[in-house]
Amino acid sequence: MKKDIFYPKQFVVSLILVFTMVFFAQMAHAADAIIVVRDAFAKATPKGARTAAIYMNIKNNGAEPDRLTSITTELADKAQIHTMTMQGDVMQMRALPGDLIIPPHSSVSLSPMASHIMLIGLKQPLIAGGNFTLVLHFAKCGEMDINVIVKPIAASENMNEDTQNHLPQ
Ligand SMILES: [Cu+2]
Repeated sequence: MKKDIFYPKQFVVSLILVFTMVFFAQMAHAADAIIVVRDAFAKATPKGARTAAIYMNIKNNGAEPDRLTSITTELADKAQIHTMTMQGDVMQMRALPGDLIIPPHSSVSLSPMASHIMLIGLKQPLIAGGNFTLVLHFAKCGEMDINVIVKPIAASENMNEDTQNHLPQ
C-alpha cells in the first residue's frame, strides 16, 4: 500500500512563517549592534609593571549618544579612562572626569598618544601574543565583554589586523 507523506497546507504555511520570522529576527539582531568595538589591544608590559594601557575603537551606530561608564577586568584592581594633554613639552595623562561619551553615528578612538584605558594595580604581566577579557559597561548598551590582544611593546598604532566585532548581549 502506497503511503503518501501528507503535509497539511496550514502546516507548510506556518513552517514558512516560522523560518521567515527567524530570518528577520537574526537580521534585526545584526542591525541591533549599536555599539561595536574593534581593534582592542594592549602593549606587553615589562615584568613588575603595575599599569598597562589599552587601545580600541568604539563605534556608536545608534541615533543617540551612549556613555562608557566603567571598565572592569580580573587582571587589575581598577581601570580608568585616561586622556593625554601637552603640558609645555611634556605629555601628561589624567583620568577623564566622568564618562566617555560616544556620540551617535560616530566613533571614538582610544589610541597611543591620545586617550587610553589604563589598568591600575596590574596583577600579572601582559605577555605579547596573549589575550584577556575586558568588560565595558555602557549606560545604554549595558555590559560588553571585549577580547583584548597583547602586542609587542613596540606595536605601532596603525594596526588593522585582528579586527573583531562585539555584539551587545
Ligand atoms: Cu594612563
